[in-house]
Amino acid sequence: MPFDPPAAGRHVVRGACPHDCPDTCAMLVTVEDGRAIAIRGDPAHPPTQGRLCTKVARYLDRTYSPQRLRHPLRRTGRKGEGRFERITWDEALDTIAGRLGAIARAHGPEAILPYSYAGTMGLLQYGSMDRRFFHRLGASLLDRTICATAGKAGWTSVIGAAVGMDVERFAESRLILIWGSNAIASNLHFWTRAQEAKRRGARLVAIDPYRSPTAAKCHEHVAPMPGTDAALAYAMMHVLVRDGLVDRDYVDRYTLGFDELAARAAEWTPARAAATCRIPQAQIERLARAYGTTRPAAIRVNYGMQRHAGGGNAMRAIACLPALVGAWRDPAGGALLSSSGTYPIDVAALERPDLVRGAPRTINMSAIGDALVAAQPPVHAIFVYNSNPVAVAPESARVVRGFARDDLFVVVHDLFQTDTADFADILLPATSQLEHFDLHASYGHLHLQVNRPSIAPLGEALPNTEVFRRLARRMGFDEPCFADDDEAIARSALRGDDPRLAGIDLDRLLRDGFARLALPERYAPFAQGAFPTPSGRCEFVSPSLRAQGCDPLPAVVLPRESPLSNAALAARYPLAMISPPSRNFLNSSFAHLPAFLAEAGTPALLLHPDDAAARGIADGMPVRIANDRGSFLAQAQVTADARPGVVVAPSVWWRKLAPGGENANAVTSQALTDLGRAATFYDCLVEVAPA
Ligand SMILES: Nc1nc2c(c(=O)[nH]1)N[C@H]1C(S)=C(S)[C@@H](COP(=O)(O)OP(=O)(O)OC[C@H]3O[C@@H](n4cnc5c(=O)[nH]c(N)nc54)[C@H](O)[C@@H]3O)O[C@H]1N2
Ligand SMILES: Nc1nc2c(c(=O)[nH]1)N[C@H]1C(S)=C(S)[C@@H](COP(=O)(O)OP(=O)(O)OC[C@H]3O[C@@H](n4cnc5c(=O)[nH]c(N)nc54)[C@H](O)[C@@H]3O)O[C@H]1N2
Ligand SMILES: [Mo]
Repeated sequence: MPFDPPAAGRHVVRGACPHDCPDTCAMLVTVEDGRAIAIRGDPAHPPTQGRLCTKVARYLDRTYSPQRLRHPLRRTGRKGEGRFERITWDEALDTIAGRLGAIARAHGPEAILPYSYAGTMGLLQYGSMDRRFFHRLGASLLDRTICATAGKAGWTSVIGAAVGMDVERFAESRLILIWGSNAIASNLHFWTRAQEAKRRGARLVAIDPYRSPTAAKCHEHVAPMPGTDAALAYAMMHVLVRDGLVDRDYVDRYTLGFDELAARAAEWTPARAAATCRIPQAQIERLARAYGTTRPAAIRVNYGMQRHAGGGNAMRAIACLPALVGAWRDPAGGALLSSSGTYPIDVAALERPDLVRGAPRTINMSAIGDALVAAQPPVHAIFVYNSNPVAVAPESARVVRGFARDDLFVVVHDLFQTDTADFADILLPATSQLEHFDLHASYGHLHLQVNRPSIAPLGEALPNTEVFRRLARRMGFDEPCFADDDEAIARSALRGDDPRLAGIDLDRLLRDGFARLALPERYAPFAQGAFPTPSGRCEFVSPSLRAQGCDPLPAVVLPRESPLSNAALAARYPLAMISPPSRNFLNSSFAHLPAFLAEAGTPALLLHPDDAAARGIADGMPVRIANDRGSFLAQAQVTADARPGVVVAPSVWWRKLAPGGENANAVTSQALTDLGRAATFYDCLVEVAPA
């Protein structure tokens, strides 16, 4: 390995948090004689400000957990039972290479499917040698849609790229709309900026069907029904146009399609939107007037609002707002969804799509249940890493049925024996962030970072890059890129000719740990237009979506499952369920460690006192949450934090650790969003009854 951890003595090693979170904190790991003894946030890293979240502050518990997998294992029990015996790496890799080779010869390599997401966000361990391996093999491609692609497609159609405000500047905003984001749980280092703005007199408004811990701390909470944000955004535009609060100069210079947008907004009176969103009309008027009259005004929009049938279009509608009022003129105005598109990362050098053999099909990870049960031609092997689909993918019954197939060869590479690992034929031990090298971009700030290994791998654990390097050798892949070490991969990832990397290279990152992209200190990406769209303007009207047969304007697409769109279904299942992340878990990561489980307690279902009373449910009672797809158990928490008609199931619990062996994904749907082919976790009608 090119980056060996220090063996003896006391050292502080620079790391980066690998988890799927916008904050990508810089970490300082203290090691003594080869053992990590302390971890803290780097005070010198501006986004981190020396503070780690409650989960990663205890990363050493995760790293040294007695539950870590330390050796390769082979299944001895039935699929799903979770019984294994120890084997060597040679046996494991020979078995995998043998089975994949045989399946490719018998059925074609398309019968093999990689399945990975963001267990680690490091550029190398997230997607490099693994992608090269599956491309060269000719395996089915995976459409990685489980989290963000609807919002990204919607945002990009208007703005041009995943680029937005610098998170640091929110501290200077005068009005902040926190839209579909429980920042205290999922974006802590933005929240500290919002708090700073609040201390300086800014007004904070949360837009969320649920009075989340974040919403509870804002000045105002607007609680629309799930999946109705486009109607709310249009009603705000209606008021802005009606009351002459549009920045005509900005609109004329830098936007496309204002007249069409204004005509559509004219249809969305506040009264109409109030009925769709089920919120007071006066609240919409007040929100729109505040947004149109306060400078600078900022929007932190996050992914919670896009997990619905119309999530892509809802993001389009929201993305139009800052340009309408000229908010982008100021570094502390505008909006932020993701900053990932600011980084000049050479993804093709990492993943080598040029190696793809033939023209393999693409399988959508958000509908993995259907793919494993019914894809034609069938999937005969699945290789899971950086993900726990049996817990996190929608419609568990189908997912479990797929993974339980006796004729499916399942490989799982993870740090722990997850719900998915229980179905593995071969289970491989993965390194933690303290044990491998990586390079990190971020989707919430503007710094590049490296993560140096601080300790040697535990047991026989191996990093993702090394597993696929060894497998490539066994499969006889002799292209030179399969011999790249991690340093070579990291160097290839940085597009040195891009001005945003001026003065930044791997050597500097290795020396300093991090570097902010070469952007102006008071970065205001669209102060003078220059949107990275085809027209160079903010595209209220999208010629490219029009060409694809989509609505050229943001459309109001109602949820697939709601009283307004499907009255017959709503008569049987009248409650809309959302299942956003619990503060103590990171998706399903950490959800098996004793300290975190102790804090999270038991799976809960928050419901409004009126909805509880109508069903004879009292606080603390066990309840069953059900629809046609399945059911799961939780403990009722009767609270006005859940608005009437909406229930909240904090997630993602491991199925095997939840009462009844099911989690919220027992009832969620595999249906996809309007744009971006993404999952619709929060578009889900249920009924609740005492258990
Ligand atoms: N502690 C913790 N942090 C995390 C994660 C975690 O699991 N735990 N997960 C990470 C990952 S992978 C992601 S993608 C992000 C997710 O974090 P966010 O992007 O913040 O998204 P969610 O937590 O899914 O939802 C945020 C809020 O949106 C609300 N919401 C749901 N439906 C709607 C709607 O239709 N309209 C509006 N306006 N609001 C709605 C939810 O009630 C929730 O309070 O967080 C990351 N950070
Ligand atoms: N009901 C409901 N379901 C949801 C969501 C929701 O809000 N509600 N959120 C959805 C969202 S936004 C997302 S992003 C997905 C997330 O789903 P996943 O990406 O599957 O995330 P995790 O559940 O955290 O599982 C990641 C796994 O990767 C492993 N891992 C970590 N580092 C490494 C490594 O270096 N190598 C290997 N091989 N493995 C590693 C971890 O131990 C963990 O088991 O879940 C989705 N599912
Ligand atoms: Mo996510």
